[in-house]
Amino acid sequence: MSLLSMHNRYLNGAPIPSPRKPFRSKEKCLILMIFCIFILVFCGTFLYLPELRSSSGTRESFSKMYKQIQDAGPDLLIPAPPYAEESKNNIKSNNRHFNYQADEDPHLLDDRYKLMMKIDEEQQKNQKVLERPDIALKIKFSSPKSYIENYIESEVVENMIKTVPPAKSDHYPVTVGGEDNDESIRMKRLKIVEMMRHAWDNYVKYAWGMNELKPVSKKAHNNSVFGSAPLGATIVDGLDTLYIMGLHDEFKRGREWIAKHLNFDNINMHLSVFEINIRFIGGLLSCYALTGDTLFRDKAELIANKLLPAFHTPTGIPYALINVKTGSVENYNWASASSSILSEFGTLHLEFSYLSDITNNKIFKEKVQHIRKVVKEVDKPKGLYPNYMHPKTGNWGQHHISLGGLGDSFYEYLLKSWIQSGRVDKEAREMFDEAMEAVFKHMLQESPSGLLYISDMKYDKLDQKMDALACFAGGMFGLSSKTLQNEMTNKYLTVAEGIANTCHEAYNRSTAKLAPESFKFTEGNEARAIKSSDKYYILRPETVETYFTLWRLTKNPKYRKWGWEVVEALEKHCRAEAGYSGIKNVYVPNPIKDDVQQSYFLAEMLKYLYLLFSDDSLISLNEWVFNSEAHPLPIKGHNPFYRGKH
Ligand code: DMJ
Repeated sequence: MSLLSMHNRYLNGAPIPSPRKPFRSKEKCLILMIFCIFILVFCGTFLYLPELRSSSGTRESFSKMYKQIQDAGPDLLIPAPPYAEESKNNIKSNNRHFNYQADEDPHLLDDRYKLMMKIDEEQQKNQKVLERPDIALKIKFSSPKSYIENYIESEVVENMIKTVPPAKSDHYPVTVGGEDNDESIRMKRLKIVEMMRHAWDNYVKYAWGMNELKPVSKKAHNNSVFGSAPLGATIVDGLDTLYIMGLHDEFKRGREWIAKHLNFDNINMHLSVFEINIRFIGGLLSCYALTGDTLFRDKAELIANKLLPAFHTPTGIPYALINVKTGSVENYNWASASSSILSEFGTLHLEFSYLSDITNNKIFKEKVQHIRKVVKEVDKPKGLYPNYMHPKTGNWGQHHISLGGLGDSFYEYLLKSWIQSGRVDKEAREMFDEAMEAVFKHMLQESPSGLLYISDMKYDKLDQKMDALACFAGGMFGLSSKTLQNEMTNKYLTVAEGIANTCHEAYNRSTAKLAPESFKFTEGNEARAIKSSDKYYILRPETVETYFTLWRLTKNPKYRKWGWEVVEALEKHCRAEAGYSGIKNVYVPNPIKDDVQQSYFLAEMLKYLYLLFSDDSLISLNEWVFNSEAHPLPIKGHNPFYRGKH
């Protein structure tokens, strides 16, 4: 029953209010009570709010409060931006300085990103519903102090941190910051940071110190290439991405773990020489170059020393696997004639050369120079390099040739060794050009509908397929085209863009908009997997690597567009409650997740995406060369962060 009862009347079946009658005593009582409560709340505000209790008087307090509301401005509507000007966590990079709210909830970042995208969308449609708030998205650069100087000042550091300063220069590389001028691109980049935090924070929460995370079952993944040994693969692999993204607190946490726990002393199991090199040694060397912190250099050297027994073979070609505790070595039993694998022993050169230069320990460079000599001198069928070579005899195994799995990064490292040496290592570039001439002659194909691809070859027979892994080649050919003028320059660029297009088709022709592990080029079935065992997607980054490299080299906006399509597909199909997962079939609308967050997702995918939506100055291709796991290494003579003993 209503307290203020009325005699209801109805018009056409609907109630209409009665004319007002004078208050009765019950009603008067109620009005008095409400009035008293109002007075109480008003006085309480004056007595208990600290701002209004200040000694400086009520008028001043009011104006202070008004000022604070004014300052809060857009934050009343939208949470503070991550790069807010006066945030409490200051990040200082080598010669630059910016502020970042490292403890900001990633969901807020995501919400803000969604709101900004909505505003953009409305503005594009000319439906100006919401004003874009003028929030500070620009990073402020100022202090010339080094990152590590700041690190020492701001932390209680138990062990002294030693740093090697960069060479004297009038220009220092941009390693943090580097925002694009276009605000919508900056928003996209913020989204990538949010993805990194989703991947990293959940790894910290559910699998810290272990190798990888199972993002669906929320526990450690123990069946990775590193097995169950607690080697912190995700920490070491993801650390330079955290640094470049300016995730300062997360970086420090990873650094502390490495300082205290990363050693291979009691690992009584066989580890892959190649994987340890590209992910661990490469990751540590990159962090050393970026920061000058000798911890990273020394750990890299320690680990590389543990791999050396694998090179004690009659040819100097290392075995694929080593037990770092016992020193026992072996090859994969599935490899042809138990050979070593080209893409593995051929993907050591960048890290081992750099390690020798910064430690003054020649041994590492000697090992890879020796491998170079062996593969240079051996007879090559049709000028091509087969995927297998036996470490005892130096003979090739089966004549299978590929720019995908088992071959890929051997070619990448020929080109990049030349780049890394400041173009001094001419032998590497010559070997690269010769090998690619043979590849173009024998393996470059065009599908019936005109898609360019590089098929695999088994003896003289072409296998009309391409691995998702081979999609890195678009970036590699782009780099080879733009770094040297020779008779192959134009061809390199055509092939680079053709491969990028074909790989984009492989993504686009799937239901999930993610490429299968391997795809065919047969009539009516181009750039699609046929066998169900090829239909999975395990967060492979190679296509995005190509988009990033070609964006930097050609400035064609389609590469950013295609990169963003990958972000959308990842969010739709791979994002799990606690991280990112691969999927088992790219051709179904609701694919099942494989429950593995690969460490290279943080090392490669998110770094390349972040850089794709950054200014070219950030990790410039004139100063850095990426190892096969996307860890940037400095170019000798062109980058003062080389920090080597020249
Ligand atoms: C990475 O670990 C490296 O890029 C490697 O060279 C091959 N590909 C995987 C990711 O797909």
